[in-house]
Amino acid sequence: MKLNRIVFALAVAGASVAYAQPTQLTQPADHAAHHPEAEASASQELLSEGEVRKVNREAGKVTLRHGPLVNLDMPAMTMVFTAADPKLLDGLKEGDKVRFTADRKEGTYLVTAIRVVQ
Ligand SMILES: [Cu+2]
Repeated sequence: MKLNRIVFALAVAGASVAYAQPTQLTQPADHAAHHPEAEASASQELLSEGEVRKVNREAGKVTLRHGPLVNLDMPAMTMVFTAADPKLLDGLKEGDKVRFTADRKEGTYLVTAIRVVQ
């Protein structure tokens, strides 16, 4: 009699553990929150696509035809960006397809990272 109750209790405990595991696996958002290093590397990804229309090295500016800039809530267009660091313009030339990250600081649109893609 007493043994039967213990076996029953163990069976219930085992069942609830088995039930809890798949529930955790179906929550990827929670899972990502446990890995802040993964989030950091995602923010270093170059967010936007564009094509170089003009490079003005003296002024430290580049004209890009860009796709939608999700982080700046901007639709696709051609516009002038200021390079956050003039070195970002090294090696860029008209017609290059690029991936880049844009930011806005005190009313100026900045390119904070840019990379030529094939
Ligand atoms: Cu724009």
